[in-house]
Amino acid sequence: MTIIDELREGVIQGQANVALEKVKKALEEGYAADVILNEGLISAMSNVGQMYEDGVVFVPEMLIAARAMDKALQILRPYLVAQGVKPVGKVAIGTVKGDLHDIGKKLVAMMLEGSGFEIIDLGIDAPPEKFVDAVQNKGADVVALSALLTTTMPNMKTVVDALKQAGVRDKVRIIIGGAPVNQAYADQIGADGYAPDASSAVRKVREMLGV
Ligand code: B1M
Repeated sequence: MTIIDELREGVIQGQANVALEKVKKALEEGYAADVILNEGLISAMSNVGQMYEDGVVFVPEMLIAARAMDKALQILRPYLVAQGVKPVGKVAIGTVKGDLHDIGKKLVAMMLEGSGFEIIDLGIDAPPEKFVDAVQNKGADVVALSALLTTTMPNMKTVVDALKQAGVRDKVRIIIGGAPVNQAYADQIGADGYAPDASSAVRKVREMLGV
């Protein structure tokens, strides 16, 4: 078993301290940061995503694995920057205005980050202007909207409309998710796609950007 295999296993098992230690060891052994990212962290998270889709693990295990990945990534990030590794795309993600539910959005953000995307986290209760700003001024390729309440899901359409009004709708792909929404709603409000969970959100965003 190589140190990369051990790192992958640590993340899958959600052992943040093991993941941290293995990333440090892999760097000491001379592995390039992008190899550690792709063959260790990203590979582990796509494994976890698949296990979730297969019903082998559930949300808590996925969250714990994502946290382990996140901790390991904090060590790795400066090495990735130094190596000039470019993110595969930039995603601005937020829970829409009026909605304070954070957990699902965070999980989607972590899984995307674990898959090589740069994340602009706009937080919860995010007004449409924040999404417009992320596209206009921060180079977001994708706008990712989360809503958990039937009363806040209409605010997803408000974001789509605000992007149109700002003249940037064509520059960006829009994905929506959260318990009360579905593909039909995505079609209805003019979003580009819907994903039911974090792991399919990663697949959908990859598909949208062709990466
Ligand atoms: Co609230 N809440 N809550 N809540 N809460 C729900 C959503 C509710 C279904 C509970 C219920 O009544 N059975 C209900 C909504 C009913 C409805 O609208 N039809 C509800 C309500 C009513 C409320 C309040 C109005 C309660 C009140 O004050 N009277 C209030 C609203 C506050 C507000 O937002 N303005 C409220 C408050 C809260 C807490 C603050 C107490 C807390 C949130 C804490 C936090 O997030 N930091 C909370 C919680 C925890 C829940 C439940 C219990 C759990 C939500 C959660 O975190 N799930 C929830 C009931 C439930 O879902 N069983 C409930 C785990 C998470 C991993 O799943 O968020 O679904 P989820 O995310 C999934 C997918 O949906 C998807 O991927 C994620 C991972 O698989 N996904 C995306 C999510 N976003 C995505 C984006 C994507 C793609 C996929 O692409 C962009």
